Amino acid sequence: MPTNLPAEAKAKLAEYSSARTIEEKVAKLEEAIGLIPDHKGTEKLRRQLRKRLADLRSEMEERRRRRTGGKDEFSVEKEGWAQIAIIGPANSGKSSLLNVLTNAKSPVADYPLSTVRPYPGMMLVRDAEIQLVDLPPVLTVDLQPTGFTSRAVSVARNSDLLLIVLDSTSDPVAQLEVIRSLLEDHGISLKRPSCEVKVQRTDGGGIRLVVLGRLQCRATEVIELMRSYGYSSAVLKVIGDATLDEIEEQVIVQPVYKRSVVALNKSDALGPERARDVARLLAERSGLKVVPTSVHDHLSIEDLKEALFGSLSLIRVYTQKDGVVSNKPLLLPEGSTVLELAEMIHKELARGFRYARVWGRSVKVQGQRVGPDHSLSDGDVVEIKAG
Ligand SMILES: Nc1nc2c(ncn2[C@@H]2O[C@H](COP(=O)(O)OP(=O)(O)O)[C@@H](O)[C@H]2O)c(=O)[nH]1
Ligand SMILES: [Mg+2]
Repeated sequence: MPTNLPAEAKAKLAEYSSARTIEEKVAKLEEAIGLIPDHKGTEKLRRQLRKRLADLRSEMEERRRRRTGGKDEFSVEKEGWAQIAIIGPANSGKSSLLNVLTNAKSPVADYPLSTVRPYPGMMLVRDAEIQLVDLPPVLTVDLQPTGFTSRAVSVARNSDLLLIVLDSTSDPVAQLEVIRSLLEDHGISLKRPSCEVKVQRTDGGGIRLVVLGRLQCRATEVIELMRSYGYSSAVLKVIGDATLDEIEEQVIVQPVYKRSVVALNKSDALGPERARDVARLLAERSGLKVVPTSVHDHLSIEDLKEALFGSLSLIRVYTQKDGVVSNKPLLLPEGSTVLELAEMIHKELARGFRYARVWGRSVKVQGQRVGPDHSLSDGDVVEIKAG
């Protein structure tokens, strides 16, 4: 992250970061890019900002189309408990995987660029419906961007989890590296950030720093950094461990972290042992969960389903009413409480909450009576008493 930007570029970037509408963001970002000098030290930042601008522009166009009642071929309505975006290079088997994971019939072909629009399907895993969205390739077979890259990345950005599909028969290590850096350029990080930074402009009071974690620099340096970006009054919240460079990146590029699972597909072509070795190598290098898959191997598809479900960090809770347990679960984020469950069912139920009885792993005694703050576990059965 270059720190030596001219003051006017920094000020414009700050205006872009705090812009509220997409139109304003586009305008400010265009101006900011024009103010950043063209040299080696600013290369990465300029690339990231140009990609961000392209993404914002295509999002703006899509919104406009929607507003004017036109058909937006690239928007996918969320259905089910979560949405997983399938991304990868051309011909890696994205559509084939969608079809075996769900009831969808996305066109499969042995030539690249056979998928030209998003294609949704519903995956049933552990009684829960999870939506998968097959996307046109973000890279060609030669790992170059395609005409779909920006729009596919936009869908990925709005999803809950990424399924990255690699073709194990043609240098999967390079594929993953190019995808990682492509996503980074588009402001999506596959690595959980060591810190989270939130900036809120205020009407006065100077720059206030709230640190929930550890700063790897002096507080005065952070305040100086914010001033150099033209902030005079703001609350800056830093959560986790943060260096000055990381704070600057978060303030300007605002990368979003996306959880992901990697499918090392066509593993039948490698054979089980080699596939396992390559998967291990990929996992070590990337820090991501990697599952060898083949559309011809049912067990590997089950493994992938489990990995996807696990990475969503959701728990299934079954409600009970008058002694009858529902046959379909409700899904909640891990760590959710009984009160949050009640809120999900109905606001009235949460308002009148008295107590709940719980059966399952979150209680010591089955049928135990619990209060609103009790944390639930996967598979729990809950009967809420309200009145
Ligand atoms: N051997 C093998 N071939 C596969 C597998 N998955 C997909 N394919 C083939 O790879 C080609 C591209 O598949 P497709 O699903 O259209 O890829 P996409 O472009 O990523 O959507 C087709 O010829 C598929 O039959 C797999 O697991 N093993
Ligand atoms: Mg396809």
